[in-house]
Amino acid sequence: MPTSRTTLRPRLAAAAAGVVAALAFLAVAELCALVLGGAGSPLVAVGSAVIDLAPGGAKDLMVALFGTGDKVALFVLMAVLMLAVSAGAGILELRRPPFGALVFAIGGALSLLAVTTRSGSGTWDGGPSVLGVGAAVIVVRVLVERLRTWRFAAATPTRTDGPLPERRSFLVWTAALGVVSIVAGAGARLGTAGMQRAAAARRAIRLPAPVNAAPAVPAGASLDVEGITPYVTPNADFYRIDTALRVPSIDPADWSLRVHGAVEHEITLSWDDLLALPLEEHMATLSCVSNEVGGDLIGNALWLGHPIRTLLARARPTGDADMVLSTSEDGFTAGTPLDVLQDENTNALLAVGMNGDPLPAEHGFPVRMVVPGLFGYVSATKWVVDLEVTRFADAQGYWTPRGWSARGPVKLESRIDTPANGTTVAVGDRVAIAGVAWHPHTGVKAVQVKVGSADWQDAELADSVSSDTWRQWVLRWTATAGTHDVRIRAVGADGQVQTSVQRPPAPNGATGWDTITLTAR
Ligand SMILES: Nc1nc2c(c(=O)[nH]1)N[C@H]1C(S)=C(S)[C@@H](COP(=O)(O)O)O[C@H]1N2
Ligand SMILES: [Mo]
Repeated sequence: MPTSRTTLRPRLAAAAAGVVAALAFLAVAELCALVLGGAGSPLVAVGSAVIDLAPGGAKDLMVALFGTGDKVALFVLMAVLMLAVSAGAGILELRRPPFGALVFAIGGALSLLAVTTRSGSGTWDGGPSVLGVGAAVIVVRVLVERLRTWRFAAATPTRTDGPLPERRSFLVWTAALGVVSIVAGAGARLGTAGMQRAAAARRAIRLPAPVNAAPAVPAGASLDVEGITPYVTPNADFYRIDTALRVPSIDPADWSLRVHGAVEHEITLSWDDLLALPLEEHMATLSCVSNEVGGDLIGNALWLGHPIRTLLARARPTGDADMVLSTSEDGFTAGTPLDVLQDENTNALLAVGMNGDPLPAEHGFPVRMVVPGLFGYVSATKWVVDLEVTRFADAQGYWTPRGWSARGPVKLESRIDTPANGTTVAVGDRVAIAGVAWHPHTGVKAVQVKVGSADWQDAELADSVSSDTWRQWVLRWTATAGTHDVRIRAVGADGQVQTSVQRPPAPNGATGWDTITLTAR
């Protein structure tokens, strides 16, 4: 009878299962909160709720006992309480299933209540609590089931000699889930804290004034047409494309940029160094090589930054270097022609501001590149931390080995914003057919519209602000009976006419005329 197996302590094992379930709750909830941008962490919400609900006397006592450490003490108290309750729930699940799991469900409901009643809570903030409690219930049920199997095996007389795989299975699962939960939960918590630190730093930033304050956008840059894309894209509406599963969160205090490679002088810039340099403002239209004809992966913003050419002039590229490989904090790379970056007439910026604000986190905070005339994938590295002067023969940007061209100048393109494809109007209506056209760094001098089999007509153009930005256009058309294909083409400032040849985005940008169908009856 007295073998090691019969001395197992089922209560202790069940308590351990309960504690691991609680750790799984925290880990899943914190991971989920991290994905949601830091919102909905049960730890924070429950702590705040406890503080709010605690009677004044209890608060005074905490402060008297722990002074300014009162918040830490609160978290420790909460943790001890949570461990005790979850250990108890584990034991309860062993003796009277599913009441142990029910304890977790109640805990999850309380957490959900705390999270969703916080001021300013959003729709998704309950997610971490719900997923977390789901994980806890599964973990406690699975582990306790294993524990039961092990006890049953241990109590079977014919099986009392030799190692019990059931025992091993329980211990391994409990230990593994515990360790994974602690590592994942702590990692997620640190990630969220880092994100919030970077966000706080961003809010505190006052960007210096540019040395060349950009003139206000002239009224003539915007046509009075309903449904047309605004000339300046608000930051919140700006398209976002990147390979980052999670937006990097960088505290500017920790940021630096290294300029190195084929240069005479290596440079390392800190955030303060960069802000102390003369900053310029330039309007530029940024677009993605993946944009289909008629697509919306394009935006126009006022960028504030330091000219990259000035930095390069200080670094002094050597030999036959012809490319700058920029690398982001999360390892994305872009290969940009060195001559474009050095060109006096190309306002390639190491940008810190977008439409008057520090860069939004998802658009590269604290620092990104913007190069008018080049697609984003070869030039617009967000969260940039490294510039290596090198050669196209020696280095490749992220997308080049994945089927995209090493060089990516933006093509002459145009888009119909309104009316929507398939719209039906009344015969005789005045219909504003309108949109935007662009050929960054070259400019657009005309947009032409062809309705059905009629001749090409010149659209009215909004004022050009800079050759680096798109231009609005409109054709006011009097609807004639029938169903008409409406196609458009732009003419570049250099006289080039937009090609009708239809090409897909890969390898270097889609081409073809944007076309819609309009019916009038
Ligand atoms: N770090 C990083 N920078 C990046 C990318 C990326 O995946 N990672 N994508 C590039 C691409 S393909 C484009 S089109 C632009 C998009 O910039 P936006 O998201 O600010 O519009 O960023 C570029 N910079
Ligand atoms: Mo892109």
